Amino acid sequence: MAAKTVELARLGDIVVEKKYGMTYEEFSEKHLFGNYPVVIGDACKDWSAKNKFTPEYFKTVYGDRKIVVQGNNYTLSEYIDLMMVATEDNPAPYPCKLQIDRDYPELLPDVTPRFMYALPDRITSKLLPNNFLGGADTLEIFFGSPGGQFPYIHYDYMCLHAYITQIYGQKEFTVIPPEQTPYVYPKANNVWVSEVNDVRNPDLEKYPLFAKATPVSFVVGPGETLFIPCGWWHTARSLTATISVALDCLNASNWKNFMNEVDIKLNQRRPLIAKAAHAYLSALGGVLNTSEKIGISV
Ligand SMILES: O=C(O)CCC(=O)C(=O)O
Ligand SMILES: [Fe+2]
Repeated sequence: MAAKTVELARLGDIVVEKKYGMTYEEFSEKHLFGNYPVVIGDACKDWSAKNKFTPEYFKTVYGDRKIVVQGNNYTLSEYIDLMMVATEDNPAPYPCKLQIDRDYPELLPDVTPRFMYALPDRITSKLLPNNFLGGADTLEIFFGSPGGQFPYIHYDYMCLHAYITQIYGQKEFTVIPPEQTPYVYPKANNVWVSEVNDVRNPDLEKYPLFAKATPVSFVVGPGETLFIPCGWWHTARSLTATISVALDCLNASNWKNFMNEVDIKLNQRRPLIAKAAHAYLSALGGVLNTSEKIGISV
């Protein structure tokens, strides 16, 4: 049992809890392999980002970096000014994302160590060709303003697990379980994106089955990490100015789901390659299971 557990939201069968002092065993059984979301109250306790990543810090150190948000060009300084004065009724465009690995590698130590709950991770395995990840960005910083809402309901690309750590300000998340996929209207050629784009004000005439879905909302605050397991539909909305760090994870617990996404993607265009890829990933899954058991990274 986690040392301390707080209930954040309950709707029907769905209960979202915040846990402190959770053992890896509990996380693995109930959440990672149980495929069930949880807010981890203390996953990032060793990150220097916790105190360092403030709007002032990014404005001072990276203010002149050029960014693009929803098709508009800004400097980071301009965006941060906007995000600090924006209101719920007049939000700054969202999401504003920085890719740590590619553009801000010097910030990696601030989000290190990778917390144990997001291990083992196969995304960086030398045996997994990058193409299989379909260009997914797997370590990003998000900036947002009050009212800034993620533009669509989705599950994470390629069925990766997501860990979103709130560093600054408060964000409301809404999750919908994978079993409710029939009510969510996945896009025909982007099965991980819902056609229903506003979870708070869905167009029920156009999407009547969505009325049967039970979206559950709760707030995540500074120092807290939301684990969104693969296949769970979700979206987010900032309640204040926010800075979050999002990372993805792939391991034995979502390997089958990941393979299924690769199948869907390749079968649409290249069925023969899809077969070969399936065979390769099947074998690789076995190799990685073994290497993780004996603690060797390949
Ligand atoms: O923090 C957010 O706005 C949600 C981000 C998200 O779900 C994603 O990038 O996949
Ligand atoms: Fe996501």
